[in-house]
Amino acid sequence: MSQERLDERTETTCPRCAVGCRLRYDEATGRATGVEGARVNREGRLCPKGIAAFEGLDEDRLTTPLVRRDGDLESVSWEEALDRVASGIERVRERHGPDALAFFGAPRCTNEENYLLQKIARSLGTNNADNRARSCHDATAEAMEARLGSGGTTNSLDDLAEADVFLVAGANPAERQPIAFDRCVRPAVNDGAALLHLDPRANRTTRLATQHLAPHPGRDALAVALLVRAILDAGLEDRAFVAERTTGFDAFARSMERFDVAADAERAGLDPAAVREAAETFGEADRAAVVTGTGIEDDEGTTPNALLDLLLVTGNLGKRGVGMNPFRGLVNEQGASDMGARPDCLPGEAPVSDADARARVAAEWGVEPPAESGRSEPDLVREFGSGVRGAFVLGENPAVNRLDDATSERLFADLDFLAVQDVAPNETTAFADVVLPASAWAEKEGTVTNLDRQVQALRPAASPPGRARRDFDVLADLGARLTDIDFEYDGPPAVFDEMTRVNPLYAGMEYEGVLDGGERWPFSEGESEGQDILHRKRFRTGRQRAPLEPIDVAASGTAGDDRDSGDGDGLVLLTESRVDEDAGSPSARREAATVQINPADAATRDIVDGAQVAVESDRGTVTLRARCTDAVREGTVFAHASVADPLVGEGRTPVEVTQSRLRE
Ligand SMILES: Nc1nc2c(c(=O)[nH]1)N[C@H]1C(S)=C(S)[C@@H](COP(=O)(O)OP(=O)(O)OC[C@H]3O[C@@H](n4cnc5c(=O)[nH]c(N)nc54)[C@H](O)[C@@H]3O)O[C@H]1N2
Ligand SMILES: Nc1nc2c(c(=O)[nH]1)N[C@H]1C(S)=C(S)[C@@H](COP(=O)(O)OP(=O)(O)OC[C@H]3O[C@@H](n4cnc5c(=O)[nH]c(N)nc54)[C@H](O)[C@@H]3O)O[C@H]1N2
Ligand code: SF4
Ligand SMILES: [Mo]
Repeated sequence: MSQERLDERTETTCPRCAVGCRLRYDEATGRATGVEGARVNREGRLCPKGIAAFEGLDEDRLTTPLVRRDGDLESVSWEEALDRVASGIERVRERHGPDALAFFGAPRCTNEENYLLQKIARSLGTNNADNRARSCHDATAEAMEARLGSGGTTNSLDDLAEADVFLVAGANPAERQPIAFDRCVRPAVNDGAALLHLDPRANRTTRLATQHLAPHPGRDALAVALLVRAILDAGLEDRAFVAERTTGFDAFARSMERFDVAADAERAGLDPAAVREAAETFGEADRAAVVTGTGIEDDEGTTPNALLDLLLVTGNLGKRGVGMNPFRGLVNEQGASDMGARPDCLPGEAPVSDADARARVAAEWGVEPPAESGRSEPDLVREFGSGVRGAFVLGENPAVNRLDDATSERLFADLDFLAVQDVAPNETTAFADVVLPASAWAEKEGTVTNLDRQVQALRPAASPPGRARRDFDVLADLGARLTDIDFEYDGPPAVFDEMTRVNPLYAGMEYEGVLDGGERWPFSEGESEGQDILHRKRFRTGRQRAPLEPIDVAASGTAGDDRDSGDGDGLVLLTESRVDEDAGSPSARREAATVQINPADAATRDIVDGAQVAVESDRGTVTLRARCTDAVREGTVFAHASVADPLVGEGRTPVEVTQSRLRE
């Protein structure tokens, strides 16, 4: 970004991940510098991603509205572009009904922008509003909503630092959420807390681990079931908590008799003694906390549910230093869902089927949202050209997905109408009928919600380039064109106020308070009561007790399938969850060209370290250099998402790895 456009004095929130560090532009270095005294990065620290936050802001920007004519995108006036969006959406709605529309976005946009997006969708008569960052942690959030009444992290980074044990499952927070990790996990472990890492692959987080449990991919639920069984065997359950705060213990305990640590550990890929050791560490701790990531998301919620059982049995909910803490990914992943950019809920985790919640919204909007849940983003994309005829995409790139290229291209090409509002051209704009040039984070005003439910402000430190406009203003204009209801707002604070009236989690919050450092939801609980730590006396379901539920290992997708779980001769591919942000540096690119394979698996395939190998799935083949390493457990291989994407479909990907004929 050209430096003269940036204002040094403006404090804003880092856009690079969900930790929510506060920063400002530093003219002397041209980089970001942390804000001391901030809620998360108190000492003013930033990670390397955050320090580079202002870099690239000027690159490749869309600076003019574009409309497709005779196959080409042409520059037009804002009036014409917005008219075209309104008429495109209106036509689909008239011909095919509101549920033939899809609204996607936007975990990188503000709460106010997400609120407007879903308000447009719902006032047009559809709940087909979703954001794709939900795929990163939603199985976990769904399990938490069902059993605890909220998908939010149960605890705050502050009190998590008091844990005696951390169980990190399918995540790499040391690298992915570094400032959060350094704020609570690292100091606690340096002070003697235990860190159990449940992951088929060693990563940077494993370096600090006191014990690494590397299960077969897809066998996490079994691994957790065995931990619970060993805890029950050793009598380490928290009887008082079980009696006061849970239901169904007897049936649960009986159901656990199906599991046998000695007999089943190997099936999970683990050593029985290691399971017992980890169970003892977890069960004996006063405070044990779970941190989860994308690695346990592939199995319909079985692993997150098993982890909730583990926490409930050991009494690790509703106090400091404990709980179920999904460390979210994108800057406003939490907020997008909080604002109702999801098909099943209105703002504030309120199911669309809840008549009171619909009435609350109707009182504010003058229109009642539909009572039937909409469809998820992946489902909607699969219906492009059939059930879905028109789509509006705000700050997402759904054309990059896990469908094979030909299918994906056909689906996007089959839409009657596609509008994309983005800061830069991407794979999705290539299919768009209208492209609206948007503002980037450093150019906007509004609020975002971080991974521990802290609501903080974005402040504009620059203006958008060329004729690009702020996302907020564009959405308000579109709402006014598309609906009969009020979309006249005197800026983001006015939308924030309206949102707090329909969103029970944010009720009572004031924009001033957000500007003044930040506020946390559920706001009305009060700071000393239930804001930092959820479920203290009651769960968010409103009940004092949460159910213990038998762990259905068979339901965990791949558990019965030996090939998929890396038990048999086949291998299962592991990838990182993200493609772009890190692939840029030379070291990341070198890493990207390798496939990590366990030395034992390499030996049976005559593969030597450094050899060129073909990695083949049922979707395609990529050629990579083998790196033989114990960092991946037997039965699995690992490749960076940027090279592995052509191999990956839905769920886990079995692959075969063979010596490539082309030897170096
Ligand atoms: N530097 C950087 N940081 C980022 C991002 C970025 O692009 N760059 N992206 C952000 C985003 S959007 C997200 S969603 C988060 C992601 O945050 P994480 O989920 O922590 O990220 P990953 O590195 O993908 O870690 C997933 C881990 O799950 C493991 N895994 C895979 N399969 C299984 C399994 O079956 N069982 C278990 N137990 N583990 C398994 C993998 O080996 C890997 O170690 O990171 C955020 N932070
Ligand atoms: N195949 C495959 N699929 C994946 C992943 C993968 O690695 N491979 N990763 C998964 C994960 S973890 C995630 S979080 C999702 C992420 O999926 P997406 O959110 O679709 O991520 P990006 O591809 O980075 O696209 C983000 C787009 O938003 C635009 N943008 C950024 N800021 C703004 C803004 O303020 N306003 C507007 N209007 N636009 C903005 C960017 O220019 C970019 O085009 O994808 C998931 N799906
Ligand atoms: S940890 Fe996340 S929010 Fe904090 S500086 Fe790094 S990228 Fe930004
Ligand atoms: Mo993500």
